[in-house]
Amino acid sequence: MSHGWGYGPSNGPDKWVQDFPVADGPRQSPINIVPREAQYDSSLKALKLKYDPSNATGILNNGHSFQVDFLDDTDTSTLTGGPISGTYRLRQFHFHWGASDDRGSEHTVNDIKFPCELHLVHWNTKYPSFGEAASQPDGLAVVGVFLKIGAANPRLQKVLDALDAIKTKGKQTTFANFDAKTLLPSSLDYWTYDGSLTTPPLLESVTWIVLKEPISVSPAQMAKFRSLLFTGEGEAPCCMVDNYRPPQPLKGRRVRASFK
Ligand code: 1SD
Ligand code: ZN
Repeated sequence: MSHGWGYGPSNGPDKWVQDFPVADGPRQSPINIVPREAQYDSSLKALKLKYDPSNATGILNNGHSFQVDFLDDTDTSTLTGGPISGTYRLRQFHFHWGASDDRGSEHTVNDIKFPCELHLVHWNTKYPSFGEAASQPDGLAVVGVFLKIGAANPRLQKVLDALDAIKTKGKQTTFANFDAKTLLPSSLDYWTYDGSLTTPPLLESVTWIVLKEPISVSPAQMAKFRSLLFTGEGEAPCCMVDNYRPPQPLKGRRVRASFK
């Protein structure tokens, strides 16, 4: 992995363990979710997401995905309830997707892959910063939302329309006044388990909250994701596709469901 991690044959998920030994750790993500093996837990609370649209700041092509960033210096965009204790602040959201509609999600359900998966990344305010939270066992909470092919999703359009401005690695532009809550499905039923970041450094600090109900995306909208590049301006262009890590061993972990 001389030129850093990625998703290709020489620097992809199978190679990450060389530089990040925790890749083989006890609580790695994503996983295959088997609904009939998940345990309904009546003590799990409803998810509470309070997002302030004015906290959205910018959108960035980070060379492995694109992310929409949020101002996180106060408790104005937060996740509480669900499986977590205390208050977690929204830091950013991003997506993972495939080269074609038959793959792209990180989590799978009964081994079924979705074409895309949205991750809303939050950090526990009992720690002083995102950076410090990211290495604590209860430091992060990521809400995962599957995208499935169907009608065009008008709520995604503002995000997709920004992608032309950040085609290459390292490009960013302002992205203001966006309510991330509009990207969520109508049901907030979820599965939850203890896991990790799905990209290096693969830190085992994430309480995963994966929503059962997917949101829709059209084939043309999926094509727009694939118009981004992994590569920087002036480099030989390489389409940003298949930027997902495959499911990792459960290693005895329990997946809990908020619903029967
Ligand atoms: O892939 C993201 C990565 O871009 C970064 O956002 C990280 C948090 O610092 O989270 C991972 S992921 O586990 O949310 N896929
Ligand atoms: Zn992610």
